[in-house]
Amino acid sequence: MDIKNRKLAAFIEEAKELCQPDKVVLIDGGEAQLESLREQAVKEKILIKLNQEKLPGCYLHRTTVNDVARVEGRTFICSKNKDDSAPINNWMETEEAYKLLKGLFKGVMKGRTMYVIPYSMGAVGSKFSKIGIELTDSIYVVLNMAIMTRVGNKVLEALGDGDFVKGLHSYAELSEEKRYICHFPEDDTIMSINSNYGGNVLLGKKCFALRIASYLGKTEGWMAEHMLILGIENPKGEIKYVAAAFPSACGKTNLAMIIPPEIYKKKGYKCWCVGDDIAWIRVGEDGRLWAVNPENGFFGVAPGTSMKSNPNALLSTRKGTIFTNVVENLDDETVWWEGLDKNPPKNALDWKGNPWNGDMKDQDGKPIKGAHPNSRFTAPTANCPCLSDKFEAPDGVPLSAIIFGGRRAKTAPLVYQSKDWNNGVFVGSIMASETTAAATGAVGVVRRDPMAMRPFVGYNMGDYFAHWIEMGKKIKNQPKIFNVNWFRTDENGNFIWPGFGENLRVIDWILERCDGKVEAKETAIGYVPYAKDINVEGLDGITEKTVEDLLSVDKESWIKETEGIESFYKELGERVPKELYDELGKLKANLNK
Ligand code: GTP
Ligand code: SPV
Ligand code: MN
Repeated sequence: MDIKNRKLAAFIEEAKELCQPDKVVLIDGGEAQLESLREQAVKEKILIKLNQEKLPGCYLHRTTVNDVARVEGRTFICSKNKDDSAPINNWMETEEAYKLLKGLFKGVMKGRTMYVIPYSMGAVGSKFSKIGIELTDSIYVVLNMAIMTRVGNKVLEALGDGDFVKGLHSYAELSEEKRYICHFPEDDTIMSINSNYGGNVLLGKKCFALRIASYLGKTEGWMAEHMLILGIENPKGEIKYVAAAFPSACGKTNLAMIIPPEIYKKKGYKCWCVGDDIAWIRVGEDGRLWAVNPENGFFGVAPGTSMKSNPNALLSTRKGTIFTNVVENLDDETVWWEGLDKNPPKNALDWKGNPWNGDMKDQDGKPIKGAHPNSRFTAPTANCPCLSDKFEAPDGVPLSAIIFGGRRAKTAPLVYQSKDWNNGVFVGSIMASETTAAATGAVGVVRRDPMAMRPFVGYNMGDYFAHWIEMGKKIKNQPKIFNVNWFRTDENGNFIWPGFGENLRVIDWILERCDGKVEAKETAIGYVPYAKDINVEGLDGITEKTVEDLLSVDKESWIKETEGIESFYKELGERVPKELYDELGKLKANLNK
């Protein structure tokens, strides 16, 4: 292997010595090498080759049953000083963490191959792109990284003798007790061991593009956020862009690939996907915020994805895709998951590989699920029918609005607008959402998830808020900041708002607000639409009265909410900026009026 970058050569040597692989293979990014790895993965039963007529280039992977989601409890931000990471992050002292991990990595690749993956977050060579090197013993990781990022020789060329983020991964023995996902933002280093699942091991994604990058952004004056980027084209052909932060499994992929409702389509509206999970955001020379999507693929939630709910996502998975933990239909070697359609296969294997069919019920008569709730597809962005032609634009796209949103059965209205930048930062900082299957642990518990970044900020959360406040000062043309909630429920627990494509009706109001074209009602929490201004034409069962209910701001529950916010801020400690306490004070005063 001829590695010219000296830092890289040393990194590989060091890892070789530590992990003792039998072989080291450089991923060149060429189709021939990737194809031979796919063949090897099939031989080793890591992948199952699917029906190549119906799903060309598609494969299925099953993880071990204890390795199905991100593990927040075993994810660490390591720094010299505890306060630079804690209290929301798990903290480990840098040297102590290296010692622990080096012990675990010792000899771990004996009998295995170590793959060297040079990858670029952002288009190769673009001035805002950043390069990482992931060393891994997992072919699954190699093949997923080759979809999610740009990999291979072209990245090495762009790297030259420059710097990169170091990533070392081994699935080791997949032991839960010895699973560690550790980040060293002060050293541009990531070490991940004993998992082989998505966000724990595809180190370009959450580990680099959010945790390490958020730290870099803080130091260099830009932002790395858990946001989709969406372009909305009006009938005149003008395209406006919004970025939206929703917690894991709360609707980013769906909104990013939204299909306008019929009445909007007829008028000539079109929507374009720039990104579905991560945005790197900078202040442009024009004083606006500009966003790029550093990824090259979608690692999307499978359950619930259908030709009805999100055709663009489903169509993105019809070729060159790796499915993880979905149902295998043995009759025609295709895949299935809950919510794909109403015809579950008769002769199938569930996500664990056990015989399964759609008629199976548990003791309580409830259907037994075939796919894991956090089963996913890894699909190339190039497959997406609504991919924006600005997807690889080096400067990204200018943002008109930033949208925060969570999964709240009550309290948060369908949409409201913050009063200004600092108030918007406050709105982001108080986000709360019900937990989902995207991380291990209880599902459906409301927790604070500021800016949908609770699991992904690579440093102290108070400092992160302060960074948002600081950024505001640098943005001459600030985007407006909004909050949405698609998930309010009625007394029977059913979602009131139809969601999905219909969410464009809310985005439409948001863009009208950005243009100053529509009035709004001032409430204690911010500006709320007049019900008549949310277009419900052609929506079954949704009247102006329903919209009014969806927009209601209940004082009592918001007073309770302020108590929760206050104790959360206290938990975060001294670094929560004064500006946010001021905003909290104003909210309380408004509620007591
Ligand atoms: P990560 O990839 O984990 O970051 O998640 P994501 O935010 O991209 O979530 P995704 O779009 O995959 O949505 C996950 C879940 O939310 C699925 O079960 C969807 O069916 C559901 N969902 C998305 N949009 C809506 C909506 O507008 N209304 C309702 N009720 N459910 C929605
Ligand atoms: C999320 O959990 O927010 C994801 C999936 O997007 S993972 O890559 O596993 O983090
Ligand atoms: Mn995500």
